[in-house]
Amino acid sequence: MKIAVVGATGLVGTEMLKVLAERQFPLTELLPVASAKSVGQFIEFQGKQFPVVSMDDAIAARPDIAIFSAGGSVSKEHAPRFAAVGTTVIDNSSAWRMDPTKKLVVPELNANTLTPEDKIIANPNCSTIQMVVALNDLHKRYQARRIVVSTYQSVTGTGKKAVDQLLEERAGQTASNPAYPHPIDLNVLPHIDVFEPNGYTKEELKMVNETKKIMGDDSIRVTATCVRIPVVGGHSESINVEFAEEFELADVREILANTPGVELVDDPAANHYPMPKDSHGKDAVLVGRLRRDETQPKTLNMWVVADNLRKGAATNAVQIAEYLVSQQVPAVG
Ligand code: 2RA
Repeated sequence: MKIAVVGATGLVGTEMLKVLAERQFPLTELLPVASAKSVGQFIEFQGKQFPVVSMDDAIAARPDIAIFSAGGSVSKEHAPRFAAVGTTVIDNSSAWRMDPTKKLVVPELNANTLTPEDKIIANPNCSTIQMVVALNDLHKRYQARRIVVSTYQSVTGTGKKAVDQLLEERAGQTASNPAYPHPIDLNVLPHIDVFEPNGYTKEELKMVNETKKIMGDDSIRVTATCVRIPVVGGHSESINVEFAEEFELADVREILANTPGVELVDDPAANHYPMPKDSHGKDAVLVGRLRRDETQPKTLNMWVVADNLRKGAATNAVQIAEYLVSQQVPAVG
C-alpha cells in the first residue's frame, strides 16, 4: 500500500503517522504531504526518513490511499484530484461529511456500507465519533429518541496554536498568537467553531446532523452545547439519552461492556470514572457515570471521554484504511 498523509506535520497528521506505525499498517511507501514551507524536510516513520512532498507530487505518485487532515478548503480542492487518479481518500475535514454522495464512516458502526466506488470517504467530527460509538449498541437495543449532549473539549481539537495559547497563558504570559477570542486558561468558552443564525455553533450542528447520518436514523432528536475547556488532550461529554424502550441499568452495563470500541470505567465508589487524562494515547471510548435520569422514564445519563486526536480523528481514519485493506481496496498500481 502506497499511502499519502496530507497535513502530515499538523497535530492530527502527526498522530496519524503514530497510529499507522503502532498498528503496523501494511505500508510500502509513505508520502507525507505538507505546505510549501515543509516540502523537502524529512519525517521519520518506523526508523526511516521520508521526504515531505508537495500535493502535486503526491497526486502524480498515485497512492492507493490518501488520508487528509489539512482543513476543509484543502480537501475540497485536492481530494477530488486524488480520487481522479484512482486514490481512495479518507478525509478528516468537514468538507464532505454531509454530502449525500459521500459516506460518513465510524468503522464499528458502518464500514460495511463502503464499496470500491467510494473514492472520498468522510471521517466524522471528533465529538460525534465518541458519542455514536458509546450509543450505537444501546440504540440498537432500546432505540434512542432524544439526545441532549454537553461537551467539554480539549484545546488539541483546535490545533497547535490553541495548545500554545493555553501553555503561554499558564506560564503567566499573554498569548503571542491566540487561537481564541478570550483567554482559555482558567476559563471555559461556550463557543466551538462559528455561530450560525439559529444561535448554535457549527460544532453543535455537526453533532446533530452527523449523528443522524452515521446512525442512519433521521428520527433521533439531538441537541448539543459544545464547550472548550483548558485541557490538553481528551474530549469529555455529558450525554442524556431518552430511549423508546425501558432498560435495566445492569443490562446497559452489560451492553456497553461488550460494545466494540468502548471501555467501561464505572466504579464511582472507587473514584473510577472516565477522565481526559486517562484517555491519552488510547483508542477506546471510555464510558462511565451510568445512572438513570430520575426526572423522566427510559432516560439514561452517561459520561463519555475519548482521546480526540486518536479515536476522534487519527485512529478512526486509520481503521477505515484498515477496513479498505481487508476488503482489498483496488491498488492504483
Ligand atoms: C474541535 N471538533 O474540537 C473540533 C476538532 N475536529 O474543535
